[in-house]
Amino acid sequence: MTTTPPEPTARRPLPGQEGTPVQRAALAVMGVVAVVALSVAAVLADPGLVPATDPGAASSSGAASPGAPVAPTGRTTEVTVTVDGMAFTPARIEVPRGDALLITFTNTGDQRHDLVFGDALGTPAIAPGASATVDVGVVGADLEGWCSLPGHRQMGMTLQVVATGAGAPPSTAGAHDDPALPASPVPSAAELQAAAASATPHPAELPPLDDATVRRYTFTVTEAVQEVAPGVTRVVWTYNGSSPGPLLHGRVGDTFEITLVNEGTMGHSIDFHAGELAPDEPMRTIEPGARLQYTFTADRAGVWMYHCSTMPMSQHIANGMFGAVVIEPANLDPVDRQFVLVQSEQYLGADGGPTDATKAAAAIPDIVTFNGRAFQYDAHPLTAAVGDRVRFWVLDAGPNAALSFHVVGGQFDTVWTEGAYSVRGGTGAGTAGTTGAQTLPLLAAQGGFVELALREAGHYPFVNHQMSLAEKGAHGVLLVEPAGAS
Ligand SMILES: [Cu+2]
Repeated sequence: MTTTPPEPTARRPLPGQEGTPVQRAALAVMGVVAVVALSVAAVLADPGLVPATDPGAASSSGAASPGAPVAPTGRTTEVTVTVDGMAFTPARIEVPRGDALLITFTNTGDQRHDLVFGDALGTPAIAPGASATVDVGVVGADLEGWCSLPGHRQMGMTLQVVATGAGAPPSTAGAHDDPALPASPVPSAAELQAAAASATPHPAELPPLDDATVRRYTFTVTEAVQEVAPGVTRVVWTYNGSSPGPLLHGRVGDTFEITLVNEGTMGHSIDFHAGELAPDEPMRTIEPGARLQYTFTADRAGVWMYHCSTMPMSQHIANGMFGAVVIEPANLDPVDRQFVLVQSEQYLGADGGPTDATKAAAAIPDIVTFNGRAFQYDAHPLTAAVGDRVRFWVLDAGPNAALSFHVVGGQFDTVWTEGAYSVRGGTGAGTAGTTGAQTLPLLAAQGGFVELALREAGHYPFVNHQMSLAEKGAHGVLLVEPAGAS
């Protein structure tokens, strides 16, 4: 029985996994690079489990008696477990109590998975098509295994091992409530505002349109640690290092040639709503180190979302993998200022870790942002002058929450949502028609734009008028200065 903890191993702090203070401290240092050491499963000082003498290239060994003391039968039950969608198959296996259990795990899914029984025992994450073995050891009681990639266990990737025969203690399979790493404390609004004040704001201006008709971009997936507030960090998965990812801007009929490069540590993908095509090939999940070409023609105007579509999508989107494609409708009226706001939610997991999949499933966000950081345009207001026509292009990237976009003190004389004008009004302050709108309502993945022109100088908050979401960060300020002031 091991009594001295070995060197901390580099497992990620995943929701639903046990972790020790030593591991968390190590992870705080190692950040997101930690995934690398998944090549050998960790064997820690867990009573009942001892390190394998020869773990091999892709296997780990329990070589003990998980669950309860039991007399070994000397027999070994060998089982092959594969993947169907986001489930193990079989999802339940029976083992005579006292038998050793040897599992061959073959990943027949379309992205990386592992099969673990806690921190101490399991396979590394393996690519589609690969196999690894887990020597569970002698089974004395029921066990639960799962996939430890972010969100996969919560999607249903669990494996129940049921000990059968005389002497088996009452089943606890499925009742095991895994103590997750403690979630980060949720920063207060004041803390988020302070963090926004010291951060560089994400650009909100719509970049000008050039005359290109073929637009080429490389989207490189990377991972980084982001400080949400002092002392609270999260890992973000990004396209080209920012969340939202690159803002694309074009006209109806433009062709977009995208090269997706995965420099992350797990499978990722991309789905552009701006194009209409069969998803099978271009939206497929690619392995770390791989790339794919994704070409689409923007046949229709809109504020189109793009996002990673690797499951669980709530995890990948909440973790930062989303952005907007603005395709201007024909005969768009000229305006003085154009801004793009993309709302998204954050569900904080363990400090330095990814999105908490259970929180995401409950759809009650900790933080809601415009352009990736809560309250950033309170600290760094967007600006216009009295009488300027201002157009806000707005996208709700979700993954879950709706957006009731409102400018405090303003009225929209023009509203265009999901392909059509519902209000099309004036050509300047004081000359608008007699119809208007107070909100631009958007469900997840919907987009549109609004226009307004303000008659008085002042600070005009723009908010998600689902007020609890504004109070969680979906809030900014449009600073309207006297005409000719700047
Ligand atoms: Cu992804």
